[in-house]
Amino acid sequence: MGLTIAQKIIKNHLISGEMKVGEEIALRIDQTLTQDATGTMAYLEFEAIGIPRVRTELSVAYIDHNTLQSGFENADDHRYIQSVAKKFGLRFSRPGNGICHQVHLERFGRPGKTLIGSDSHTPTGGGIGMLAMGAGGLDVAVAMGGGAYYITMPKMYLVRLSGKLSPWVSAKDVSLEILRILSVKGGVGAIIEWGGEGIKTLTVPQRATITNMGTELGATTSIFPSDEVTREFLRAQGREEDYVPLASDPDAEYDRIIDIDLSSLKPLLACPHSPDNIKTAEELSKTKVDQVCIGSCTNSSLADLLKVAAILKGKTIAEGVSLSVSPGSRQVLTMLSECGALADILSSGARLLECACGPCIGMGFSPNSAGVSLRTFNRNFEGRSGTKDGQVYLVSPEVAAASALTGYITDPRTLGEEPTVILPKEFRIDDSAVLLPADEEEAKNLEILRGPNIKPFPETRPLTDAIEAPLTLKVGDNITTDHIMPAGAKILPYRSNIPYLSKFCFAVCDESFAERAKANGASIIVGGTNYGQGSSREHAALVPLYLGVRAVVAKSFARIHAANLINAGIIPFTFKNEADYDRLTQGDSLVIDSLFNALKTGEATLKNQTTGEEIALACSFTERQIDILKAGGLLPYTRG
Ligand code: MIC
Ligand code: SF4
Repeated sequence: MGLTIAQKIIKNHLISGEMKVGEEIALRIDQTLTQDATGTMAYLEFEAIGIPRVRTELSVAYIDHNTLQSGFENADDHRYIQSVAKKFGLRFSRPGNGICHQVHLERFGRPGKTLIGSDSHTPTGGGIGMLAMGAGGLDVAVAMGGGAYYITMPKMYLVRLSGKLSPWVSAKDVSLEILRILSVKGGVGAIIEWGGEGIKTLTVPQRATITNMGTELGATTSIFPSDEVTREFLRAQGREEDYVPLASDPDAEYDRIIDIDLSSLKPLLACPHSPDNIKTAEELSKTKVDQVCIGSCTNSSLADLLKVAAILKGKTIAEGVSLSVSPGSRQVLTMLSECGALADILSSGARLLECACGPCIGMGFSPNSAGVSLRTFNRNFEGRSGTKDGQVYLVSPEVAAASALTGYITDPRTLGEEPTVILPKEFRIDDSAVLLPADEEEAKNLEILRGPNIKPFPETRPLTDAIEAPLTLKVGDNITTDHIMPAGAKILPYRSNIPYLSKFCFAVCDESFAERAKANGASIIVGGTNYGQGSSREHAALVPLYLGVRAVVAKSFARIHAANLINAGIIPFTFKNEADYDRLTQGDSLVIDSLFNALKTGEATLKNQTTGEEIALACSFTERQIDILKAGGLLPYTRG
């Protein structure tokens, strides 16, 4: 039987396990990336593991999430990461150099390689045929030390594209269409490969937009073949030597095939508060817009911003609209300014923000109360923008620019002829903002620079045979890591300070949770389907660990979060019978005993002491995961 693209890369990197769907496999990791918001914790963990030098082919530490430096905390964290990178053998991408995924695609990603990143949108690298996955910081730390990355062998889905995008319809609309078809949990347990004749019409930035947003499907990753389009992009980035062709075998088998005719697509939007809540721009054309934000790792390439500039050229944005543009990288910004497109953007009335995540992670530019904000980003979870009642719609750069001009949600097809944008034959190469590590000899004498904001890793404890704890919080379906551990300008500076962060745990759902959990000492959380979707932030597991959460019982879990819970020594259980979810009430007193046996058999009983009822739970762990849970998490397990 032939192999899919992902299966070929997996086969080349397989350390142990069988390539059978549902089996745990261990992969050799060629490259890693971190960003600052998850990076401090990942490097503290790397230090705790005690390996003097990274053992990957390439590891890059980016600073892109929190660049505001509104106090010493942030600057200290940046300085810590910079000193760690120099000492341990990583490249350091300075603040302002751009968003990790955009810069990595431009300068470092290579077809056929494996990449894990402590950020859920690492699959952006799938746009050039990498097997690129998001992971918790601790998994990235282990991979940096030369350890394997463990995943469950995914199913393979193929999205077969035919036709060609119509004018004013772009890659973002392809992402929104697949979200409409599959929903935010439709990709869980699968790798999504993009194929068919239609892919030849898509450039690398367009492909990267699509693989980036595959994260919102819950997919393990998404990937395009590496073909002449890839070679052209790498050549323009001055690194054609990194090109290798990569395609699925003609007789490769897929678990599911979805056909999309690109020519049938229309400009789409994801409505509040979920990326799969899809409508057409046409349908919503009476909606007044307060704010438009263009940027993020989904849509901030040079091609995207040249298009925006061409739409805005010679025009002025509507009086009621505030428009921000954050280029994805210094390369993008420099090239925009050199060709004059930046002037077109600025003269329209746009506000230029730094080459960073910015508003996407609530770092400024929050909408006004109940404000309608159109964003070219990938997530519109409630409260993520920093304004609790903000109404965030996810859109393409074309819909964003058109709506900024009219002040209403606008189908850009009403603007007449679409301006054409041609990608340059050569990008401007300047890697001076990526600092190189010290050589091994020099590194030995280098000091790591720490600040007072960096607090120790939360205390772990080996597993005991029973958990007796109250149900401190019961939540519904699709709870995101933004609910569990919110980000934003007020909290993000404290990513290396778990005790401080803990005050905000679940604040979006219940402001009194943190205090209640802490007071109880031990607790159990109950959730619905797809619990922990969204970001890779391991803080959504480390903070609950700090607050005494011992187990989460849910209908189902998102992949990265389930791994993060195990890494933190918190047991993720599922209901054997989903209807039992209704038999539990917040405040119930619960017991799960005979845990050691339960981990082995995969069956546990939850006794509800308040009602006297018993509920059957399921868990399915590998020997390795059981050992991690017994040790109290991946860190004590790795240290032995
Ligand atoms: C996000 O988009 O939610 C983030 C912020 O990039 C996160 C990482 C983090 O929380 O630091 C992600 O996607 O993993
Ligand atoms: Fe940054 Fe937003 Fe991309 Fe996360 S989704 S990496 S916050 S730009």
